[in-house]
Amino acid sequence: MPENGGFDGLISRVISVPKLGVNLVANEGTGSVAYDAQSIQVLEGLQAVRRRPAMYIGSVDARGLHHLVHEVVDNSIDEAMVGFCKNIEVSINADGSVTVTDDGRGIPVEVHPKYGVSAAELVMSKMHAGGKFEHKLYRVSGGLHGVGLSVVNGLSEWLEARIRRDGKEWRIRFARGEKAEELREIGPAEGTGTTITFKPDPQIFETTEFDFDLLATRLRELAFLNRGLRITVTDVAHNRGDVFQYEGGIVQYVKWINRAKTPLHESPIYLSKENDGTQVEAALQWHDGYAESVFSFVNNINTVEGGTHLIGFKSALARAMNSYAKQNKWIKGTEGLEGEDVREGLTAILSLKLPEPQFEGQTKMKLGNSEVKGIVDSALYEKLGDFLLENPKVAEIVLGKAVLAAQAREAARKARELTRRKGLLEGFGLPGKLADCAEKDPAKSELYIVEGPSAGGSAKAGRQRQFQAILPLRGKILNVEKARLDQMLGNEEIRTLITAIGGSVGEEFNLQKVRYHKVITMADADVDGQHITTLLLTLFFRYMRQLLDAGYVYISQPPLYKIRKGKEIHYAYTERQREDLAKQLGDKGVVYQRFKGLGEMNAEELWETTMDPQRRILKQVTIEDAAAADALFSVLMGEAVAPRRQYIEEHAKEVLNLDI
Ligand code: 0RA
Repeated sequence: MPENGGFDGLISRVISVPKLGVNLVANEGTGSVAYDAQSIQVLEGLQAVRRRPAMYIGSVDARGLHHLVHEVVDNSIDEAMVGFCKNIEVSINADGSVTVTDDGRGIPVEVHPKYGVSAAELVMSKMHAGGKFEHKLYRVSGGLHGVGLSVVNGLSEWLEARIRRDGKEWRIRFARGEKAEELREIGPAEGTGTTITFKPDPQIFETTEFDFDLLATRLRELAFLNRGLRITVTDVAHNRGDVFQYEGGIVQYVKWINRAKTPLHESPIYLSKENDGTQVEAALQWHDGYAESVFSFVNNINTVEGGTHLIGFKSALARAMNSYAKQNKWIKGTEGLEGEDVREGLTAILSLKLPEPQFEGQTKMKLGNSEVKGIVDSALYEKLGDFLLENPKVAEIVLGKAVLAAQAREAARKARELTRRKGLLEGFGLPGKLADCAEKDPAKSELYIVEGPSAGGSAKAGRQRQFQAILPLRGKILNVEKARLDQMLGNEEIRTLITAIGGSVGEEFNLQKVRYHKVITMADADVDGQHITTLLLTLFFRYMRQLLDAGYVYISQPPLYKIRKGKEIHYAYTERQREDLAKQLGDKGVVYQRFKGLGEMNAEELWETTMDPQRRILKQVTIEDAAAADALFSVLMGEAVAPRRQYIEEHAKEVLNLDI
């Protein structure tokens, strides 16, 4: 477990919690590296990449490692986007290398007239060797994507490319970015395509172990976004695999996200229009819940910060719904449905294919092209208007929902005003249950949300009151997955939480007002504890999303065992650790104490194991894939039983592993 030093204490690097399916990534300096790939100098050598890898791939932890695979896959996706590639196979091999195979045209093997080397060698060994050999119509340059195969090559212990073209197979090999074998013909070939195998360099990466679930999540997303494309993923060592292929594209994506929700109409509404090489696609389906789940993509990149296309989408949706409602006298001339009314309980995917995207914002995941707003707005306004006219039954259902939402918005506004007047959400009335810290600087303050009054008592007694605040919870909080904002605010336990954190909720959430930059859940290491943690994460995800995006949410990990030998005391946080300690200590005079819950620990034990920044283990929660997380929270917390049962069955093994 790497140490973060000082106040930060121990943060585990990448922890994939299968029961949540949310990838927990500690992002010590890795989170939002807004590095502009364009500013990389042309033909810069690969030694620069090896010297400063984080500049190119964001980090050298698990996130950066997985980025290598995405970089390679993106090249095959580019081939698919222009219609030349139908199959992509990704394999995590037994030796720790990864192979990506596609059936595209194959990287050109001819000698480049200017550089005197083959295009294949060029794209593998030179930064931004696009130019004449550029095969991308839809440039992917958002975020950290688009840095190129050469970066992967530079950061690999070895890399091999095999190319099938004109009935022949070609091969070239590299070691740490240096050419190890010339490109040469190695035999005949059927069909065309490219196969790239690389082994990440352990001299560069902190970890070189790939996480199947992390890769599969992104590959599934790519399959949804590229209708018909078949993507297989195999983990040889763990004997796992999956095939993703969706003839319904984003329509199926929306259905998948809604699988544990109750849709109000059978099939998602599909809208699409193409103009001058710009493709606009949207799929929409309303359900009986209240959350808004709109995800937007440009050239397969998740534009998490939105942008002009999303503004156009929202505008078209509100205009089309309002004009239909007015024409059919659903609403009177003067009043209108607001954007949030028509988006209540909406799950939608907006996907654009755009030749010259301009990505902006902190993470380069916000679309900036100003002309796109109008293009999307007018295309979708027209198509949605047509749809509503042609499908009056669906129109009636979704507009009925929007009108109810508008009424509820009024009610919620009144409820909020009431609570605000009472000072409940403003901070001057901090809840009595909160044992606040002395520190006033949020960056140095921590809030522990503790399950149960007895653990709450120990936590209060054991804490460092200077910077640690304690909020004990009375049992389980309200499941916000099934509640509307006004119901939620009517719940005292939830109000207490909101007030303690200080940034309000929903549309009004303000990260600047958050009182702690570490909001830490502390629950028993059992099924009930997991449930409480998930309830809290659902609240944060649905109503305080920025808290998660800022990396302020952590899950503390209490120990499972206290192990004594004479005066020596050890704690084991996993079954594996207990086994290791057992071996190390031998069995003479070793006494094991199994903690059934936090309540069994006294103040000193709780401090030593779970609260002391020098010794505790915190998992930082970040949402790697919002659409998958959205679906998962509905699966875990929603009404539908079947998807939850299926999920638990599929993940039973991993849950067991974590739970023993
Ligand atoms: C440059 C030009 C052409 C294809 C590619 C690159 C290409 C690169 C990769 C990387 C992985 N898979 C790939 N597939 C294709 C077009 C060549 C032509 O016009 O035949």
